[in-house]
Amino acid sequence: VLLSREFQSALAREQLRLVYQPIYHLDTGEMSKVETLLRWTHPEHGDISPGTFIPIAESSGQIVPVGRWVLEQACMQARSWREHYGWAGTITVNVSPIQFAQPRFVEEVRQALLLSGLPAHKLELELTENAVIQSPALVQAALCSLQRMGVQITIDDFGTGYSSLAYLRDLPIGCIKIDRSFIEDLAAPRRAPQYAVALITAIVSIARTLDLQVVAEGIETQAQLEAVRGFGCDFAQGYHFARPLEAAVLTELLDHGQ
Ligand code: G
Ligand code: G
Ligand code: MN
Ligand code: NA
Repeated sequence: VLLSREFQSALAREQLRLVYQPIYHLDTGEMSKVETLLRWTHPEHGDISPGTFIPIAESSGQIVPVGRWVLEQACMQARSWREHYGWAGTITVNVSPIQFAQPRFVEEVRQALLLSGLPAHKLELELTENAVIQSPALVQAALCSLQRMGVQITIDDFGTGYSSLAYLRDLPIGCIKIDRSFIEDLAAPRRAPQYAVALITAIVSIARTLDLQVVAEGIETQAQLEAVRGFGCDFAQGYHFARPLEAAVLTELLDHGQ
C-alpha cells in the first residue's frame, strides 16, 4: 500500500528511467533489436524490481500514464540512435495487458511515433499471450490497426500462458520470444534435458510453419547460445551478450560500431 502510493509520484519525481538490452541476429551478429526495460530507484529502498512494481502499477492504474511515457521515451531514444549513429534496428517495448486493453492505446502508439519521428516498422510491442487472448474482437481490432500502421507485434514469455495456439494463426503477430525458463532448462533441467530440447524444437517448428521470427531470451552461456543456434532461432538476448544497459552505454556501443 505504501509502495503503491509512492509509485504514484515516481514519474513526477524522476525516479523512473529506462534501460536497454541488445538482441542480436544469430546469422549476421547485428544488434537488430533493443528491448526497453523500466527501472525504479526509490530514494530510501533503492532499486525496486519490475517484478514488484509492475503489478503495483497495474492494480493502481498508474501503468497507463507510465506506459505511455515509456513508449514515448523509447521511440525518441530509438529515433536518436537512428539519426545520429545510423542504427537500423528495432526498439521493443513491453506493454501491460491493462495498458493494451485501454481504448486509447492505439492512438497513444500513433502519438508516440508522430512525436518522435520514428518509422512505425522500427517499433515492436511485446505482449504476453494472456493479453491477446482476452476479449478477442477488441484485441483483433487493436492489433489490426497497429499492423496497418506498420508496428510489429511480438509475443513475450511464449509457452507460459494459458492459451491455445490458434491466436498465432488468427492475429497479426510477427515474432515470438521463447520464455527464459525453457532456455534455463537447457543448462539446468528441472526434468530430463531432452524435454527442453523437444519443447524448443517444437516451438521453432510452429514458428517456421506460421512464418514468425523467433527470439531466444535469457541466454547466459556459450552452450545455450550454440544450442539455440542449432535449433534455428533467429535472434538471441541475454546476459551472455549484454545486461540491460543505461542509454549512454548503449550509445557508446553504437558509436564504436556495436
Ligand atoms: O527488467 P526485468 O527483467 O527485471 O523485468 C521483469 C519484468 O518486468 C518482465 O516481465 C518485463 O517484461 C517487465 N517490464 C519491464 N519493463 C517494463 C515496462 O516498461 N512495461 C511493462 N508493462 N513491463 C515491463
Ligand atoms: O518478461 P520479459 O522478457 O520482458 O523479461 C525481461 C527481463 O529478463 C528483464 O528484466 C531482464 O533484466 C531479464 N533478463 C534479460 N536477460 C537475462 C538473462 O540472461 N538471464 C536472466 N536471468 N534474466 C535476464
Ligand atoms: Mn519482454
Ligand atoms: Na520474456
